[in-house]
Amino acid sequence: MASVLVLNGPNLNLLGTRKPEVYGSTSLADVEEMCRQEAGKLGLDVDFRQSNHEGQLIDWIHECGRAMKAGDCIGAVYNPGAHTHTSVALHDAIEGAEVTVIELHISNVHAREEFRHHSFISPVARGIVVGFGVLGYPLAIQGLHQLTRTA
Ligand code: CA2
Repeated sequence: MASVLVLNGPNLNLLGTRKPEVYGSTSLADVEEMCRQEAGKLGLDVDFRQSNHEGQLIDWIHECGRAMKAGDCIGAVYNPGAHTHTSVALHDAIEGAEVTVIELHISNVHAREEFRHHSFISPVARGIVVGFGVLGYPLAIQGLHQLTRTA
């Protein structure tokens, strides 16, 4: 069974513990379960990961690129957290590993502080899901599936 990588960047392990007015009250473990439910309906496995470390995330993106080339993975749904606004290295990793990425943000970053308006990830993302709360995760999985399905 092919899989979808769901990748979460820094501080997303705090989801559901603080700032419910911005990010809601669902935990990251609950989000993982939502992703499993959605992917299951589409006949996909979920590889759900979170890290606070840029290098680790880069390594996982490279791994995803290899899995895509082997036909084992359809791509990644990626919430890069604050790396969105800072990381040329993650931009380069996605481009270099040729990973099909759906960039996802729980909040509407464009309605927030100006420093959240620019994304280094968007130019190398295939699609973007912004501002749907954690519901964006299953939406992004569905979108990635639709964009990459061959039959
Ligand atoms: O809206 C999103 O999903 C973000 O990617 C979340 C990032 C933020 O830096 C981006 O601008 C937008 C922050 C993730 C941290 O999440 C927390 C959750 C609960 C409590 C504290 C942080």
